[in-house]
Amino acid sequence: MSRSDFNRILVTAALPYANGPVHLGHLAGAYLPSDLFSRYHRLKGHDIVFVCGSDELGVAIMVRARKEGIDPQELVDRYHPMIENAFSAFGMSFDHYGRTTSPVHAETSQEFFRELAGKDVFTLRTEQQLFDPEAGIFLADRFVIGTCPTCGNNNAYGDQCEKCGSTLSPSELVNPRSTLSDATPEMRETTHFYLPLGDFQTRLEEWIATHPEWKPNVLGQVKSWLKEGLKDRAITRDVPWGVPVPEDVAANLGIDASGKVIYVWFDAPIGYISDTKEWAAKTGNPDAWKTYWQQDDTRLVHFIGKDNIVFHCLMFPAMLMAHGGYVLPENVPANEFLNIEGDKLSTSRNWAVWLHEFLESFEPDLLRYALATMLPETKDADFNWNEFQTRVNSELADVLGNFVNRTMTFANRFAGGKVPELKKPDAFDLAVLKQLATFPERIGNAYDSYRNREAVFETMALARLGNKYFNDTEPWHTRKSSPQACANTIHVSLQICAALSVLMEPVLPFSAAKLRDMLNLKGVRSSMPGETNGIGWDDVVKPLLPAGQALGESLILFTKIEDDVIEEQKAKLGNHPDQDSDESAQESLPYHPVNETITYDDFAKLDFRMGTIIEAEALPKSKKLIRTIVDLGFETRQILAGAAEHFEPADLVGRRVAVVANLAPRKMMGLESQGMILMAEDREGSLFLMGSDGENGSIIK
Ligand code: B3M
Ligand code: ZN
Repeated sequence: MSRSDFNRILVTAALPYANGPVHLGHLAGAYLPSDLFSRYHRLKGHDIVFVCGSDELGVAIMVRARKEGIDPQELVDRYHPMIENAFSAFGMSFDHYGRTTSPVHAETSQEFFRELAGKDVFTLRTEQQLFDPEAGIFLADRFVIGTCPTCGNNNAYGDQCEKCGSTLSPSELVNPRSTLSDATPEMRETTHFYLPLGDFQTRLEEWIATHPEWKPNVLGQVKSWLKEGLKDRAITRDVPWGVPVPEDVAANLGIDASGKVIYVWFDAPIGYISDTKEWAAKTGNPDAWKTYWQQDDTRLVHFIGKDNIVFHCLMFPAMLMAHGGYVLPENVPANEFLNIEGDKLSTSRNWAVWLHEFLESFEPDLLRYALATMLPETKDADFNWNEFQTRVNSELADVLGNFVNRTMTFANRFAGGKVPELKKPDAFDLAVLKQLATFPERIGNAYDSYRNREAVFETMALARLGNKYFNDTEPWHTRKSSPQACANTIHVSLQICAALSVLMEPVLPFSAAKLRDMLNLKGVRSSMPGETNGIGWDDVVKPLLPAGQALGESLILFTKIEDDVIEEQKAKLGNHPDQDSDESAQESLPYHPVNETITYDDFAKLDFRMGTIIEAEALPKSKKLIRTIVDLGFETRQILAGAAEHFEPADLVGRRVAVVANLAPRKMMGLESQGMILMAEDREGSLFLMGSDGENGSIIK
């Protein structure tokens, strides 16, 4: 189905967990892109509904509430309004913003669950799981800590020791305890519902194959999941916070439903449906949600961050297929991650820019614009305050603001504050008007294809065109030499301003409205929900301002940001870290971007082996290299290690090491190195060997 065949659009933005405020990472992933898309389509006059809401269930909420010593309900009651207000101040134009603790949502999720159970979609599994007798809940591996049997670290997790790197299962921990209550967990038996995703593998593959146009980062992840083979996923949990498993469904299968809730990743995407229902009820047509979800001429688009891809591209579609009667997404334009000042965003280190704090210091449009130019659309991107300042000062103020300002000044001083008539335009005037008419489509196509950076760049290109035209026609000369030529320059420039006041509306909605007031341009359709009449996107191909119309009051659109204001913002980064955050409070290493993803096949080519260094000597001519002989069990190798600045050769003898055994031999300082010894580098640049037990020659995998 081509995009023009759809008759309505349903846009969803990932439901943020209501366990903290939103920050720039959230905005760059799902929210700004979905808002740009929705505002553009409203101006196009398309039938569109844009829903979102707070994700208020699930273990993340419970854990956070426990840490704060409050009820989960109290926690979400605090953060839900805070998130909703910040979104609204930022200009998020949702048709509805709901919450997953609403009764409509509980009912919708239960109905969905019941329908799938009725169709025999689920399987059941009984298993032993660790249970926290004090908190009264079953524990996921991450919620069990204890002493690592390998290195003695007291805070090893149930799935891994982060100190020595060994993979663990909770039962291997010495003195296991629950992170929730410190109690010693016990094994208990429990039965869970599973969604057998494998049963949907072929249908999902066939469906994904119809979308070769999806973003490569999204398709890459999806295909690698499919290649691995989809596994059953437990979709119920034994925790006291969530949508209860419907009792009738459980009873039919002979299971006790008490204490069982639906897994948050099963109910949360259903939240999109609940939100649409609540929206429909608000409009007075409660069945309207069905048109958007169940008629296949709906274009459904899920905006998300990259960590949510599998749920939106495989799990939720499988649920929708299983249910039947629902549309599947036309696209899932997930963004990559946004770093801050070159470093990975971290809420525990307060290495984040919080939306509500940003809005205390700046107008929302500045962030909308700057962030739109830096969106991580194809790869991780970086937000830094200096670039923010440059975008605002050299683009918004110097290009867009300046163009509007000089046009208004000339119109007020030399055209009596009115739109002058265009008389005998010369070829240049006409060429510029003709070029102007191409912008709605150029910008629009980019928005429609989820290329927001390009859309915003094209918008600014129109302002640049305006400035160039103004410069080249030199109205400060023609006002004396040829008053009509000057009037024509003002006329054409005002038409460009008017066009901008519509075309910049998706990214700069507040400034666009201000600009329309300055131009006294009435009747433009808002890009907020509800308005469908008036001047819209496609009307911009024609001049919008009639000659003779009086202009409004001239205002400054954008003020430049001083250096000290930027320094103040930078100083906030990394300060007052939030010790209670979900992430470990420990200062983590500086973040180095992770290399390009490799496939399992790439990995399988590498042959890592355990070995023991049996000889080591310094090389007199080299400051860096140590010559070692490593016993790999089946043979010994000469390996040159770049470790002389970190180890005495004698200290290396007898050390257990991991070796890349199939690296092509290389000559260094006239000696052949037959492999590589793996080492880790810490923040001070010191090197550590990666040793462990295991016979020499053991394959590491
Ligand atoms: N709340 C996870 C997240 O915020 C989750 C998204 C739900 S979308 C249905 O990353
Ligand atoms: Zn350990």
